[in-house]
Amino acid sequence: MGYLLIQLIQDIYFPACAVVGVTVVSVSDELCQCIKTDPPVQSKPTDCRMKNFLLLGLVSCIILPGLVYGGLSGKSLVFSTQTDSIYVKLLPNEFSQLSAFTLCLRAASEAKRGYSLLSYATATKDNELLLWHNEDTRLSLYFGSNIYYFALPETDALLRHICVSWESSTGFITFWLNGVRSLQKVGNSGEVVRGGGTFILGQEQDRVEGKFESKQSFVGELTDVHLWDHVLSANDIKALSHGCHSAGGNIINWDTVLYESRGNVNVEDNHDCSF
Ligand SMILES: [Ca+2]
Repeated sequence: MGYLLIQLIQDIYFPACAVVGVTVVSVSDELCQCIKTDPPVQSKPTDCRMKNFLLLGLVSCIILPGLVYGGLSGKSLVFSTQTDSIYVKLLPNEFSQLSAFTLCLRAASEAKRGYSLLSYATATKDNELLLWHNEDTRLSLYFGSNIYYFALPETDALLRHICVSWESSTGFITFWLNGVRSLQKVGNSGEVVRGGGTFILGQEQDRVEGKFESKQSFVGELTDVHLWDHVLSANDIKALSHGCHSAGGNIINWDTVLYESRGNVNVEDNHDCSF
């Protein structure tokens, strides 16, 4: 019955909504969900966001594993247990390659072991980009075949705003913690970050979307993940670290990004921008 209702709604309002194998049922600024169908229902190219408001009274948020959702404004992902199966895959705006980037997120974890904060794997490099918390509390940027360590204060239960930026022309790699800049290191100059890979939160990839280890999983709260294809200014990063009213990333924008979840990922309101 539910399926038929969804089909009916789609046929009426979204005769053309589909991402390969996945059919959007409802997408709004706040409520977004897609229902995977097998076999995929008819897919016709159009803007899935059309007429979203018409569905709000009919379909409420359905959080189902493996489906595509959209937009995490005001939301946090809460990973409460150490597993090798629970994660969120972010679906970024497509890019062929990056010759610079700024990656920002907010995170809190009481784990003292090593774990992934964000894992980006491509077919050729499982650590194309990996933001990694070391058991000695350092943060590392794994970048292709290289690792850059930064000694930073110990992570704890308090959410902290972490950014890392890099640009190919100079090779400068810079961390920012709560709006305060680290020293700069130099690496991967002249190289690029390859596109076409997979962004995973909650697990560390040793191949694209696979070979996870529970002891490397993230346990804690993650939010406000953004990725830009350029280096943000110091003022921009300081403003971002204060939160709530800054522009999002042009490759990954937490407020609008499409994502898939695997396992019981808790998506919770964080009310961090409620005044
Ligand atoms: Ca890896």
